[in-house]
Amino acid sequence: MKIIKSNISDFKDNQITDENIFKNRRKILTSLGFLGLTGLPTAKANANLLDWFDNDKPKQDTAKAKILKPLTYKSDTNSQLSLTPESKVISYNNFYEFGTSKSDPAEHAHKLTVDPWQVTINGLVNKPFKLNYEDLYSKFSLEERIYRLRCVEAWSMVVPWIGFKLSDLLKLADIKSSAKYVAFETLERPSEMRGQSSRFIGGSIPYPYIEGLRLDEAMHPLTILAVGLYGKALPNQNGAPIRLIVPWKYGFKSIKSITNIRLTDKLPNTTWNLSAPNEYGFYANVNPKVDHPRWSQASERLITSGGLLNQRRIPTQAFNGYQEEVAPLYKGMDLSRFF
Ligand SMILES: Nc1nc2c(c(=O)[nH]1)N[C@H]1C(S)=C(S)[C@@H](COP(=O)(O)O)O[C@H]1N2
Ligand SMILES: [Mo]
Repeated sequence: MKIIKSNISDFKDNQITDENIFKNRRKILTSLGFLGLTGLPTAKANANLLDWFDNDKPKQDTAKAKILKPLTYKSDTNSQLSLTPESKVISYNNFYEFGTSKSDPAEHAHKLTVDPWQVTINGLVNKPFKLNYEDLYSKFSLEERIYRLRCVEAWSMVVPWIGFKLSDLLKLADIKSSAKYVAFETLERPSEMRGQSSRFIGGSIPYPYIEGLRLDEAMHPLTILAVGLYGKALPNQNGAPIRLIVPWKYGFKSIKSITNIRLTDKLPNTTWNLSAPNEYGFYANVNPKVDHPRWSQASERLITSGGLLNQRRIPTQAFNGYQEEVAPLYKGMDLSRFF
């Protein structure tokens, strides 16, 4: 993965939103039951690095949108964390399908058509099925989950996701007893994803982006499929219309814009493991004791509100703070070998 350089060019001309996103948002807000009578969010984070860090003001639609009444998951570790401002969550992204710099997704992901959308659930299941766009917001009970997203590049953000348990979806498929893993695939649509039509723009990783979990990890109640954040449908740059969130693993496991979920009996290939197997393992559990070959994982840069000087380095926690909940899944495993 590209190492973060606090390069000012990474942040310039960062147009967060345009009319297309606005229109999609209106539609989704309506389908989620939001009744915000809001204006076009015109804010542009067209700034240099300093401005970017200062740009914490909530967007118009955030202030006025009716917030979904979610069932907030309470976690001792993460519930006290203050949220990363929405403006930062939606403008500092990794989504290589749109380019490798942090500002590329916010700048280019508006080209992605998310409605209509189809997610297929198949493989070792008795009842394969498909979800369409509307199902994503209506078929499962939506919850808000405040999780810290810890990127393998050693930065993190605290994000209020809206989604549902992956286990709720998998149960509907009636999983066969032979299934041991779940494989995920991102949309492949080079006409709308500039990184898929140019190896240079797309960071030379193979597409479609693929990820995988062991079945017990997939069924764990902390594992969700997110369809929103900050009380609204996911912005395209954050993986609209549906993406995985596995809070005890490095961010690259949390695959975006999913079109296929397949049950299998073989360990799935994963994009970053294929690209650099010595740097990115299948498990990718957050672990301050196992360094990346090129940098330390002992601490992380928490992206918070306020300016550049407010940004803090905090110690990284085992399993990103969810040790109690998930360590039993890895009992007896050497986690420096299965990294
Ligand atoms: N399809 C796809 N999913 C992806 C990525 C990507 O490049 N493509 N990047 C991953 C990485 S490295 C991180 S840190 C998170 C970032 O999520 P965010 O932009 O919503 O913070 O998405 C993950 N999911
Ligand atoms: Mo990441």
